[in-house]
Amino acid sequence: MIGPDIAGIAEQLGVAADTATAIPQLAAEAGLDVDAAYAVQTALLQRRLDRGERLVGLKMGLTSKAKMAQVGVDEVIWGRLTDAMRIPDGGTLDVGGFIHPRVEPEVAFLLDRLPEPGEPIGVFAEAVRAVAPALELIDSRYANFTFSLPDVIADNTSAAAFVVGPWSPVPEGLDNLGVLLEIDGRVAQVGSTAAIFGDPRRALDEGLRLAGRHGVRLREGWVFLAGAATAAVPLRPGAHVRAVVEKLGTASLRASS
Ligand code: OOG
Ligand code: MG
Repeated sequence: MIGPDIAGIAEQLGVAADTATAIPQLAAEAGLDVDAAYAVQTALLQRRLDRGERLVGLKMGLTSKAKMAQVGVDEVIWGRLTDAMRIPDGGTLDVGGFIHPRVEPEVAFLLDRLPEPGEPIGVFAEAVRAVAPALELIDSRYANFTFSLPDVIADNTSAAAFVVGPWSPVPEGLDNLGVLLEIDGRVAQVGSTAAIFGDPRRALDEGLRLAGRHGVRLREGWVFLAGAATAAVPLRPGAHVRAVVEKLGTASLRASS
């Protein structure tokens, strides 16, 4: 039996992102299951590496109930971050380069030495050098921001851009820090880091486990996004967006008008 056209699907998703043009969902028709969807994601990453981008981290998705409910998919997913997706803290982003961008507040980890495959997962404090408030910009390449589980995995979990705020040493507790998403100084979403698996540190265990299943090892120096604590909010031209995480500070970006 001939399997799905992994390279062809990656090309379609890559062009959709490059041209900011939505495409219809494709997993059902192409017969993509979760494993094939991660293969598409890897091909999509390769397309970015081929044009000179560098892999700088990993992001988790749908690690909170709020996010699962918003998109109607209830499995934890992971995707890849490259240097071209990173926006400096306080930087400006051209919204014209995206289809229907949304922003969400995140917690980022700066990874230190991680266990070798088969080694027990060490103490979190050893595997993580620093933590920071972060913003993720997601932009599903599918029309109406609607997708199935394999669709969103193939589409690199809607990853589009991210901002990392100032790094701090790992605080005592990370499991119940208040999280705000502000748009133009008004609170748009309120949450707690507890929404991320009860404790965002668990997102790292899940990331190691789930990416490891597909032969992907996390690396020292990588940025790791633990997943949004609240639902995402549409990013309008001209908006000033800030994620505020208790004890960690803020990360912000401005959308060009
Ligand atoms: C999928 C990506 C989810 C998160 O933090 O939960 C994600 C999506 O919502 O389009 O990045
Ligand atoms: Mg996210």
